[in-house]
Amino acid sequence: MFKAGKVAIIGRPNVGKSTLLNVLVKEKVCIVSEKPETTRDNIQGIISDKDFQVVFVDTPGMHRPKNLLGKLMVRKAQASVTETDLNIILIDAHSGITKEDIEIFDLISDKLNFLIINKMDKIDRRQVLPLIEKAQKFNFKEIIPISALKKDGTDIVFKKILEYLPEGFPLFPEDQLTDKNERFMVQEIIREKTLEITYQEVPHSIAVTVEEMKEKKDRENKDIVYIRANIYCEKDSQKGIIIGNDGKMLKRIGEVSRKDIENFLQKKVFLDLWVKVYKNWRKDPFALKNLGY
Ligand SMILES: Nc1nc2c(ncn2[C@@H]2O[C@H](COP(=O)(O)OP(=O)(O)OP(=O)(O)O)[C@@H](O)[C@H]2O)c(=O)[nH]1
Ligand SMILES: [Mg+2]
Repeated sequence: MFKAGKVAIIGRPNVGKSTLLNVLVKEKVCIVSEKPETTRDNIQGIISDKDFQVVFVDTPGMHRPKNLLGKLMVRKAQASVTETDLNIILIDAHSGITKEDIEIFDLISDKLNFLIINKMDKIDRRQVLPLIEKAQKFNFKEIIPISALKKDGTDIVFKKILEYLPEGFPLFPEDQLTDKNERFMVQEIIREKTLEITYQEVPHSIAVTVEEMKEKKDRENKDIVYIRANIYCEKDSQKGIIIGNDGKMLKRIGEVSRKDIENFLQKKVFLDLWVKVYKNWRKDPFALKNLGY
């Protein structure tokens, strides 16, 4: 019997949804950062074997939106659960079950849901019992404490998911890893590195677009992929931060991004990065569309 189905991972920002998806599909599909509101799209990560295919859907963190981008993100997260076979609601063990978590529980209480308590490495084991007791008042099929970061308990999560997955046919070819294309993945890698390296108000105001991506020969006639990408921010001051003194910051962003992109494409890459200001893009429907949101 072949089992197949879709599983959305939802929860507040920064609880570890993208980290968990990457562990479950055993590949880096989604970007991760210590800054909240990193994921902006529903991103499918697919894992296939001879008798199952699970399509996980990573989603933007559910929060009270402060701008149009935030509204779109939350809308996407809410839409993700409409055609799933099972949902995982992720919470952070360290913050316990918050008011915002309960709002998310209520939103999909009519569906088949697991509660996964993540970041167990941050608390004392004994503190988890009261958390589980509190969680039992809600209608979860399974309640499982894990640490996605340490890959602790994640095998149990996968096994339980397979138990609940319906019989069915694969939705994707067996070697497909995600529903997103190479361009999207490259943009996300550059955004991840920019988030990692910049600080203050910069991270949230960043968007990345790949303007050009093509195979070329370098000076020594070796094959390379030429990629020209723009990093957008909202203010001149932010542009200054991203570029840095003598362009040092941008150079670092370029170097670490290139390494990851080469790893992902399994090809040598020439990365041509530009920083541009796009005033108030997060509030502007036209700009959002232009930037792919
Ligand atoms: N200590 C600890 N940190 C974790 C764990 N899982 C994830 N993190 C960290 O938590 C931060 C957020 O992780 P993400 O996977 O980006 O969280 P997310 O829920 O996808 O966040 P958004 O996309 O912003 O909603 C990162 O710094 C992760 O390394 C865990 O099990 N333990
Ligand atoms: Mg995420």
